[in-house]
Amino acid sequence: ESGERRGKAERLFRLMDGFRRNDPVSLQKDILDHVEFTVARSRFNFDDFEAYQALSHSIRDRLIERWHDTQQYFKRKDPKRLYFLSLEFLMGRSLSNSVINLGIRDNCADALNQLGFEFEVVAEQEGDGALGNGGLARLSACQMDSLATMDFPAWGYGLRYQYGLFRQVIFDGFQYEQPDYWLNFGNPWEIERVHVSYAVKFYGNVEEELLNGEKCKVWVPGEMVEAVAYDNPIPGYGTRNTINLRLWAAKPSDQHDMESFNTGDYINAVINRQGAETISSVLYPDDRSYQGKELRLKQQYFFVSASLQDIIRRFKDSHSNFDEFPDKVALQLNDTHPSLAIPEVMRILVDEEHLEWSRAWGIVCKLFSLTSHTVLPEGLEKVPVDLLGSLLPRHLQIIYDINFFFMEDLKKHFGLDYDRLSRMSIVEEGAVKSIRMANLSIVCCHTVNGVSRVHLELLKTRVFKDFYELWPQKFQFKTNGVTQRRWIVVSNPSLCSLISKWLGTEAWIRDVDLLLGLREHAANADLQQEWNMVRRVNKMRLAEYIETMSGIKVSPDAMFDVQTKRIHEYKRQLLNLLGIIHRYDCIKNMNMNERRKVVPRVCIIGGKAAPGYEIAKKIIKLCHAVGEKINNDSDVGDLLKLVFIPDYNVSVAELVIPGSDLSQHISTAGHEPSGTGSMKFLMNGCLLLATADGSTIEIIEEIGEDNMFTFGAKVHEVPALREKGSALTAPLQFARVVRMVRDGYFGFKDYFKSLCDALDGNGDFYLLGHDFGSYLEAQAEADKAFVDREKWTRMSILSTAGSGRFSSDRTIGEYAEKTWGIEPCRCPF
Ligand code: KOT
Repeated sequence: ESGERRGKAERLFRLMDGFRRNDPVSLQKDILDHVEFTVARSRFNFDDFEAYQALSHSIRDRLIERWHDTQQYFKRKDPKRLYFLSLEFLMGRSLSNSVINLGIRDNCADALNQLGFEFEVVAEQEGDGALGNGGLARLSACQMDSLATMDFPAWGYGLRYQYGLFRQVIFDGFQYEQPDYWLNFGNPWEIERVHVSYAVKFYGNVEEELLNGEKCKVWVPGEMVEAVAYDNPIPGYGTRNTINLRLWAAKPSDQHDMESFNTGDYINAVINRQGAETISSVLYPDDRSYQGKELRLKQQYFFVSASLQDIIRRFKDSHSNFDEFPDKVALQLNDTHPSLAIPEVMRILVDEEHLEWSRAWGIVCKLFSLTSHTVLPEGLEKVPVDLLGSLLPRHLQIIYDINFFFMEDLKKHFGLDYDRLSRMSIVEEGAVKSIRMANLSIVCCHTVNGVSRVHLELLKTRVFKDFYELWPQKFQFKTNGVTQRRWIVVSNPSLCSLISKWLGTEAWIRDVDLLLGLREHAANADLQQEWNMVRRVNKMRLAEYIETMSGIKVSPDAMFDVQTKRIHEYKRQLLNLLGIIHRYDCIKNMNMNERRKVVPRVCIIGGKAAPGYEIAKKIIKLCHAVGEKINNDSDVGDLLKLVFIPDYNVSVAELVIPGSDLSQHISTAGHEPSGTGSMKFLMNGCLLLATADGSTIEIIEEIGEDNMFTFGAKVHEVPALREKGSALTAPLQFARVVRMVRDGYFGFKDYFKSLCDALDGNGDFYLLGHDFGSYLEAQAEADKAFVDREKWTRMSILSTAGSGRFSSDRTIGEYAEKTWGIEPCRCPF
């Protein structure tokens, strides 16, 4: 009967020639329709925000249509699918990205125009989707775009936080955090699936039951929470394929606590139900430090359990033998945050599907792959056994069992080397007995990927050394990449047109290696002139933004020198600030003649500090204190400005990056696993000033040392330098600028004391003193290059030309072939 119904629908559909048409008139009609019936405003009277809502709903309709077609096609073809599990996705805005990927941006702009609206203004009404902290989360978003564009049968799974990453407000130079209640104005980009929901269990205990004469374990939970699916369609570019990002929201379950209803305390029973929703209420804002909080663990299991129930239900729709599971499913763990998926799959296979342990284990070992985004042992998640055992009693047992078999294997392999056994054990004994999530993941994953070549080296020789010796073939790297759709086409449309004009094709938007074709034109005077014009307009736009945000007027003739990223000691925003103080000090001591030779600079810093990260917060305050002094010094004028851009996020990045001349990626070598901001700047023709760390090492190889400014200690030199202490190697100027801060030249003497103390002699862990000299030299090189306009422009064009290797399309292609074993599955138009 349903087949017959579908046949009728298909015939009707052909008559209608598609549900939604994309010519400007049809778009306009849809927009007005949504103004009237969705937004419920009069079609004769609506504002920019309402226009945004109506246009978004019109686009949403088109996304849904493609989503259906794609998913039905996947279902019919039944290819192996990838499920990308991540606790964080930093999507930013969706409107511009969607209309560009659908290929209807210009038609939308026309449609709006005739209604008296401007596309850019309307698009700016949208707030950011900020369900993530930084690099790791934005990487997930870029990778989703590439998965869709490259037609891979993939889905993302995550959590639908009600509060995304906090909003940063600056008051008196200090950071304050405000809640990001991003769903306040509705979210047209998600589809609520009230019927796609699963019960997730917590607490309780494990009982033994007899089934067909065999003992088996049954987990009797103490609490149940319902997970409801919210689907976020992800359209590919130049394809009909539209994949899905399914985010889970927590809702009270009807089975939650029938008990308390039965006792007659109706009002309190209802109020208690609301507690369930806290699980998906807020994103943890610390990137890196692991804190062992129960709510965080609950979030992890909640999203893992719901996702796996969903994945297994889909598998069972058309398969009955679990041995085929790894032929149809690849599960990707974005760092160890979703690693509870491992014991969860074991639990389902053994306790619910009644597979033998060893058979289940064989299946699990073919399913999972891990990407690590850490270098430091402190960054590794360790869950206290007490916490895990109370929240997920059966999972703890399973982890112990996995560890038991692993330890037995190790003994066979290495003999009774107890040091090694205890280092490699999944269970850490000690004051707080804990589960090492990284060890659990490495034992169970068939592949562990690093995010750059040097990062893999560090994993192999440091944190995961023992595991590398045991399983060298498991360890690989896939250098990160970013999507050129978001970071050129959406954020820098005029550069996009210019590139297409000179390459004679738009094909680079899907085939990014074509950017190399710009190399042969790098010295062409016409291209150079047009290039500079585009960049100039972007700088003027940024200058305007700076003035509205901070009241500081900056000249687009100056070099815009930018460092935007999360604030961390290892990223060394402090090194940048000390360099700025040094520049200021030099200018102050110059005579008129010398001042005329100074290259004017606008130094721009932006980024959030984790709320509990004191030192990072002091660095933000120092930036404001130094800026206050410099920007109001009439001696200095336009030669030097320092501005802090508040609340740096994806949409602010889209404005800042195209308007920058120079960007800084200056982490202490061996600390930045990859770094992806650098790639976005590179694509936009911004020159890099960088240490040889993470991905910049590979960027140097790709574009050549003479097309960027490099400095600083190398990865292999760092341990010895640390040992020696930088008291001897730090130049005199370093001591001088630190002294200025220490002596209260910028005020807040007591408050900044600890920042200065950390830089003294042997305490300078991040080697600011050691690198300061070569940092200043690299900065001087940049000044010199900037006044040679021809040279600078050539370097800028060569940066864009060489950025193709850092596209997430390349990264995803490598993952698909080498790690996931999936192939494109392209839905016909
Ligand atoms: C957060 C918590 C635990 C472990 C790692 C992280 C983490 C790492 N968060 N963001 N990162 C960054 O990830 C990016 C994508 O791989 C890298 O480019 C960057 O270097 C990491 O710092």
